Amino acid sequence: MSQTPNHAPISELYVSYESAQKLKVEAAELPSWDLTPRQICDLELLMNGGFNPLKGFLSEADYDGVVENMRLSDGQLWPMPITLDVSEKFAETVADGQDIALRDQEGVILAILSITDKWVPNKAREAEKVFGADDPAHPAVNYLHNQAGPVYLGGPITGIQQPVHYDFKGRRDTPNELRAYFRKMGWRKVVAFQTRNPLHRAHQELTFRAAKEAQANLLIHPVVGLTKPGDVDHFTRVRCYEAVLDKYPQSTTTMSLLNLAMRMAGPREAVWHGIIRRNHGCTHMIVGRDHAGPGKNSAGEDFYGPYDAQELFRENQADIGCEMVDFKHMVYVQERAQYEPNDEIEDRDNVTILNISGTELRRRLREGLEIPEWFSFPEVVTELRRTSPPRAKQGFTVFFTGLSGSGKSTIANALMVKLMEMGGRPVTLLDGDVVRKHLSSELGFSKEHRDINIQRIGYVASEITKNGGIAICAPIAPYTATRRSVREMIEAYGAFVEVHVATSLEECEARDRKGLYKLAREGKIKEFTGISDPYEAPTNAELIVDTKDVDVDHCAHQVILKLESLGLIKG
Ligand code: PPS
Repeated sequence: MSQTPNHAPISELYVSYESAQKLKVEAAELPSWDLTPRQICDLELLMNGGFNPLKGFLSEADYDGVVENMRLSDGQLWPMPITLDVSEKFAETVADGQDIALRDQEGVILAILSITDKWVPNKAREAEKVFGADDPAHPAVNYLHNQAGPVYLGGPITGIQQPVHYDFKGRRDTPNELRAYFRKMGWRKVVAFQTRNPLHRAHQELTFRAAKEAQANLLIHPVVGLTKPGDVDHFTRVRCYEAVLDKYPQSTTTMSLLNLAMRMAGPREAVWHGIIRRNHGCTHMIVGRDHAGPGKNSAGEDFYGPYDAQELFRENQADIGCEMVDFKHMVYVQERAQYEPNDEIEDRDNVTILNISGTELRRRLREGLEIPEWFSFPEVVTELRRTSPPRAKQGFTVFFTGLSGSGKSTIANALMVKLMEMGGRPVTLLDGDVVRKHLSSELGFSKEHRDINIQRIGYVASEITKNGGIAICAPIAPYTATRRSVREMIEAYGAFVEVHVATSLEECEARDRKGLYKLAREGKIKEFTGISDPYEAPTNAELIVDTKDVDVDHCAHQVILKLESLGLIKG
């Protein structure tokens, strides 16, 4: 059988096994950068050719071109900045022309970066151009400003070894492994389906139709790197995909897992996904309505138009090298007991059209309600129910925030006792003062130390939530961005209920239960919240309570009512 372009091997950045062994020893002497989870995903796709034509992390000139007009400095199409962001402290220790070792989180050397560029990016500009707005409601913009380091390093990569994965090994393929598979199977045309959600009957139907339309074989290509905060975890999803895979004719369809860190950049992301699929040997890709959409912006509107992604893909199709198959919005027609493309139903006045949105599905799972057979496969529903039990059986976190002396600890203690009286789930109180004694005794009150303190509390609370318990946290937690990152950490496992104890500064100072405000006013305690350090009041707390003229019992009861209304406890 003759080879087609999607069968030929693609170039990787790995050196031979022997050279890798040698380099590993030599690299032990080099300065080391411990990669973040997102950087590990990026590095894997750089090294295995998934990000071809990139040969490393972007140089400053390439970055500028990509940000401004989606082109590398040599004119090639590339829509997404793939940059190595580092801390200022690390950046000070390295210079252009130097090699550094890139290590995974256990310290294993994965690659060497030969630095050609070091610069401080204009992040606001990057956000505007790449994500369409410098709005922290966009997950990638939030990441850019609050998680990514302030300095970028660029330069070519020498690949030493692939990041290690212990899960679903048999389902992970490099671009060349997929290309070889397509070659072996004689699949000349392959349509890829990118997804970060579980597949239900509508997806099965639309992917099947897309493949038929393109007269192509089908690759289900789910992202298992990083997706949108709050998505179903990839372990659950992969078990769901395995179940759906059995519903396709075996010889037409395969599935492979992609360790991509998504950015949710809508149109640019669709173009990027197309290039990545081309590199994996696919000739076609399905692009849906609101492809890789990040949700609503700060004004409550969609970041991108529903078909912006399809438009940008179409404009760049020749350079992407992968053809777009438009996603058909499939709905269930009850009378004919089948899925049909919504825009092709001519007798819509005489038939019953059924559909369940993602939000409605989550509600049904949360509340333990029925999910009909026409909507999904029983195996998928069972799997989802296993990881998303009804809310009243899940763990959750109540996170009090407010000024010192606002009454957080007192309400938190009362709440703990009330929840223990109800029983059913273990309750842990992570009070500000107590945490500082046991978990964070070495920390002070600088912004950096407060952030570390809150991240620690968030981490412990997320573990408690994951394991089905109730965590009650009561630190000051004065910074919005840190509270948000804790929220994201916890919402991966259960509900996060933020309670702003909004007792005014005047009231807290008048009470001055610990005598700290007086000392702060006299300058004897530095960086005191509300006096000489900021408190950023929450704007999206689930509940606001003020302890002035209201007794503690009543405040704690308000929290209980909130938990009931959210379905977290049964009345
Ligand atoms: S933070 O900002 O969330 O890390 O603070 P937290 O861990 O909740 O610690 C707050 C308690 O530490 C005492 N304390 C101070 N608070 C604010 N600013 C300064 N500089 C400071 N120094 C000591 C204070 O008693 C806080 O306790 P609460 O329970 O909030 O009154």
